[in-house]
Amino acid sequence: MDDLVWQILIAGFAIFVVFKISLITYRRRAFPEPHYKWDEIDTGDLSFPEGFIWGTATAAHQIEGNQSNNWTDFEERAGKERSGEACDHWNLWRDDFNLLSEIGVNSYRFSIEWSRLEPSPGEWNEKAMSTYSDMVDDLLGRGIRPMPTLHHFSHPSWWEEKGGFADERNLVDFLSYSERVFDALSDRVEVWCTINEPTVFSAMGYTLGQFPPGRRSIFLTLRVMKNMMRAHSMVYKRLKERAPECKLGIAKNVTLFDPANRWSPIDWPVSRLLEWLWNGAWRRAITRGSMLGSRIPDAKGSLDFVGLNYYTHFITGLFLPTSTEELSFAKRENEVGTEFGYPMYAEGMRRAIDFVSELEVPIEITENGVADSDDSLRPVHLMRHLWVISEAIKDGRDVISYHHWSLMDNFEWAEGYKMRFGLYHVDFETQERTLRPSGEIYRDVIKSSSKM
Ligand code: IFM
Repeated sequence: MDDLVWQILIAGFAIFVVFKISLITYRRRAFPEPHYKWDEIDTGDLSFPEGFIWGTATAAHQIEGNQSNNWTDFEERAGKERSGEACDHWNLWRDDFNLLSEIGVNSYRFSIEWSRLEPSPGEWNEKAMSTYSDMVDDLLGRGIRPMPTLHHFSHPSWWEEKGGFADERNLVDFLSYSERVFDALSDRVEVWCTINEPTVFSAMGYTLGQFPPGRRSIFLTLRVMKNMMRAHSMVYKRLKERAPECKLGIAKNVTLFDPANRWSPIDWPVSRLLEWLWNGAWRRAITRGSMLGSRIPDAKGSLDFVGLNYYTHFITGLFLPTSTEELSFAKRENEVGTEFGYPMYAEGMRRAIDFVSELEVPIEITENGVADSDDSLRPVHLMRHLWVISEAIKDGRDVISYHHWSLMDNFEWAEGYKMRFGLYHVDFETQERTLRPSGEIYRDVIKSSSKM
């Protein structure tokens, strides 16, 4: 029998066990899936505390252009759209930083491309490092806080060939790269994200096969999830030893899983299982130092802040997709679909904030945004999410920043260039950037909130 079939049978058994346990608590558990009456809400009624941090976010492989890494290999091997020149940001970064100033943000989340810095094992490209250092100086000169991410889905091909995060022995390479970057920039950079969206990376690369290395194995997925947590913990511990005043966190994609039919004895445990694997196991690692049956003691308390990436909720039932082609995003009757296919569900931002609040560290919203090429949905999407955040803060949640994904249209991984997430439209022929109406709205919100 095909390996995947075995894995699905084992997963089926696991679902059955969770189902049994779930039944016991079934009556006692609530089904929190609020839907607000948006027509009755004035989303312009925002109040953000003094000092609230406003930002945008990008990632190296998605904007810099002309990379040579695990992703470019995969684009070729899997016949995906090529990232190519992307936004040519490696050459145009000064102009792009003008765009940040134009919107008025005071924080910029970006990622460092490991494959540029260490194109082959132990060979360091100092010129590339000094470009990142110049970027940091330029941002600081504009009064913009640099927030680098050390791993945002891409890494050197040589590291992928060694097995990347699938092999625990490789984590030392990630640690030494991280130390190198930290040593070069931590005299000026205070806030760092270690890893972006570990669960997305694991699931897309090792279950659905839509990210490199294109594997389809549940066992490997779980191993990668644990190794990414180990990698984060190692980096956290080492970098804090070097500069205790720096703040380090993970950017965690909190996707919510809601049962298609909340009274179905199947949909409910399935959604609970997915929610546990996606969110719960990760949070437990941070609170308890153990993940999916493995002890990771250094994970416990390894966050100075939690980075929250929030996009949507998935409505789940018995049928679980085994590839992205099979992904069909269900929507509630009252929900609008985004171009990506999943629904706009701003209410979920509050649930995600409440979920990470239990970690008892400040919350930085490290990503939130929508693919919307004609900018017809983004204005509403932006305002609803900001309103939800503003209300959460009023209710005492410690949210200290908001970074919109993304500054400009860019290479959306397996989806290529058709998904446009930018506050700026990018003409990929001419590299011209144009502020969208939603970008103007964001600029105005930032401006008026600084007067509050
Ligand atoms: O573009 C991605 C980003 O790289 C990670 N978070 C989600 C974004 C939109 O899909």
